Amino acid sequence: MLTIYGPARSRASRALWMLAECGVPYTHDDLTQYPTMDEKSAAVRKVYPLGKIPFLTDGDLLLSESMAINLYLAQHYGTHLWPDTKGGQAQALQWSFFAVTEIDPPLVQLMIERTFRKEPDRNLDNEKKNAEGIKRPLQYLDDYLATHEWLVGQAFTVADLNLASVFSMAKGAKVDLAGYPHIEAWLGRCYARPAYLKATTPAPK
Ligand SMILES: N[C@@H](CCC(=O)N[C@@H](CS)C(=O)NCC(=O)O)C(=O)O
Repeated sequence: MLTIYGPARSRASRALWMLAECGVPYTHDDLTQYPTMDEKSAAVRKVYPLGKIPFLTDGDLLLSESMAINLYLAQHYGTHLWPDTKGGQAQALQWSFFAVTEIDPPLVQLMIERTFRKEPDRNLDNEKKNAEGIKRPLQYLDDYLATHEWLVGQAFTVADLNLASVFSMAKGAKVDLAGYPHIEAWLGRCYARPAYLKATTPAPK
């Protein structure tokens, strides 16, 4: 049985979207049974000593890192999302690394400065550095998407899912994508997928 650990409003959302795409049975441990952050952290560290979420268990396999989890799920459970050529598979890795090295770090920093930190703790130099730093990868991606409907090949793949899932932080980071119309259009295509809507709609109480 597959089990994904981590609350839905965290990087676990990336894997929850992927699991919905795969359409396989799984359990979700959102750790709400631990009332405090310290208790959550202690419980996570018992299984995954780095103490971060998400992580996935599949039988004896313990897998961390949201991108690696999704690449694994695509290869083993969502093969329609795993490119069928060696080149396409390498590009799926490329875009997943791009997501977590070029887009995730500046979005996290901008979210911290613009949403989480309050005056007078905001670091304007950090905000400026990351607001500038994200422009080059955004322009590169926008130019690429001007001539490509999807990141790899002719259909939605794990590459799209991994990168689009990182962009979910754009709102909290207050990054205006209006100047990047091809990214906006591509995100619209990705977020219109039924599996995305299923994974991001809270279950009725
Ligand atoms: N590179 C990791 C980052 C994981 C990560 O930083 N997760 C956050 C929650 S979204 C966390 O567990 N933070 C707790 C901590 O840093 O102790 C991934 O993509 O899965």
